[in-house]
Amino acid sequence: MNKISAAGKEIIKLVVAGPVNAGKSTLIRSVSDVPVLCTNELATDDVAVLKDYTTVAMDHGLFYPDGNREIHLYGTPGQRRFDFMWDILAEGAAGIVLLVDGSDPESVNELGYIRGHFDRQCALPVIVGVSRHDAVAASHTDSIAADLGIECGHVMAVDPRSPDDSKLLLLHLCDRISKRETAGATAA
Ligand SMILES: Nc1nc2c(ncn2[C@@H]2O[C@H](COP(=O)(O)OP(=O)(O)O)[C@@H](O)[C@H]2O)c(=O)[nH]1
Ligand SMILES: [Mg+2]
Repeated sequence: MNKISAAGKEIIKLVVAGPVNAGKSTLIRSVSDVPVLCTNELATDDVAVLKDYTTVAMDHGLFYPDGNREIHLYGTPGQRRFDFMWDILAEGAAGIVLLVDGSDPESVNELGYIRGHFDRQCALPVIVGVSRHDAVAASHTDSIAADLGIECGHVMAVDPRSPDDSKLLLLHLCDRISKRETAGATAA
């Protein structure tokens, strides 16, 4: 059961995880209704090949999809050496958005590792967003789903720079979460 805010809204905490450069920080900036907190530092290791600055602790944003819910978004650093932050940020989360750069086989491979990490720590509902889908065949989402052993319907193409795309992905995960809660309540 999610918490209720002082304003009477349901608080849904989601973690946005995935390899470096998948678009995590971009997605949170695209949807947040408040200024985003970000912890970017100059990349000094192999990440510098991909981009100048990288998330070292977390990104935080808030998205109000309607009058009843507030979605708290916590973006993780992509690098394994910061994996202690993955566990800290997943505490109390209702679900996990896994983003992957669909045009980069290394990113897809690393997503398998990251997913395994979260599966071992917490069995939460997951949705996978495949970014840079403009650069790859649409059927690629199906092969990523097969690789990860995730239902095709839970792996979606997304452009994290697009608020509409990003919101659709988040709301799809929220649907999964509420269906699971309803099923749990019925079974109890
Ligand atoms: N062309 C394109 N660029 C993207 C896409 N997703 C992310 N980017 C770009 O990739 C870069 C890295 O994104 P960032 O959010 O920092 O990735 P993070 O490391 O996962 O937080 C940024 O310049 C984004 O604008 C996409 O779907 N298409
Ligand atoms: Mg980032």
